[in-house]
Amino acid sequence: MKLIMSIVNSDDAGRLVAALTQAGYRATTISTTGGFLRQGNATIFVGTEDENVPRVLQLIQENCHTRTQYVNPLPPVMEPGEIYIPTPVDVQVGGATVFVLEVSESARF
Ligand code: 2BA
Ligand code: 2BA
Repeated sequence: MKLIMSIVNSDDAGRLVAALTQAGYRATTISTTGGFLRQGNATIFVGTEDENVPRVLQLIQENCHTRTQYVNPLPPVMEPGEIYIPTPVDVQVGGATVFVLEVSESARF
């Protein structure tokens, strides 16, 4: 058995969970925050048998889209009198960042 942990854009999470449950998979969503942009995203956990992993990954790929976001980089360390003019840079935000973990045991009581 595997636990598929998928970090996705909050805007894609609802559609992805609907697609997963419609296809018969079980899922849990938690609200998370990315360390770099410090913006909300969603982490979706799917526990499933090994043979289902490719299908789940396909559903994740089909339902999550890459976006470009403009962010102001953190200011550098400055000497007194120096001026820093921030220039926004564009950052490509996935799609989905997916980790597939081995499950040693699972139970429902
Ligand atoms: P954030 O940490 O807010 O990162 C948003 C996007 O900023 C990333 O998109 C990446 O393009 C860029 N980025 C992040 N850290 C960076 C760094 N140290 N230097 C330069 N650019 C950086 P994605 O890679 O698609 O990641 C989207 C979200 O997925 C991340 O949000 C984070 O919450 C999560 N994530 C991605 N990789 C991860 C990892 N290896 N471990 C844990 N969480 C991860
Ligand atoms: P929910 O997804 O809200 O599911 C509530 C209950 O609805 C489930 O109880 C199950 O009886 C049923 N159910 C859920 N998805 C279904 C599906 N695709 N087809 C048919 N019936 C479905 P539990 O199995 O006791 O699960 C309680 C909660 O534990 C779930 O809430 C979910 O958040 C989490 N969960 C359970 N199995 C999971 C798994 N394999 N991966 C990730 N999260 C899981």
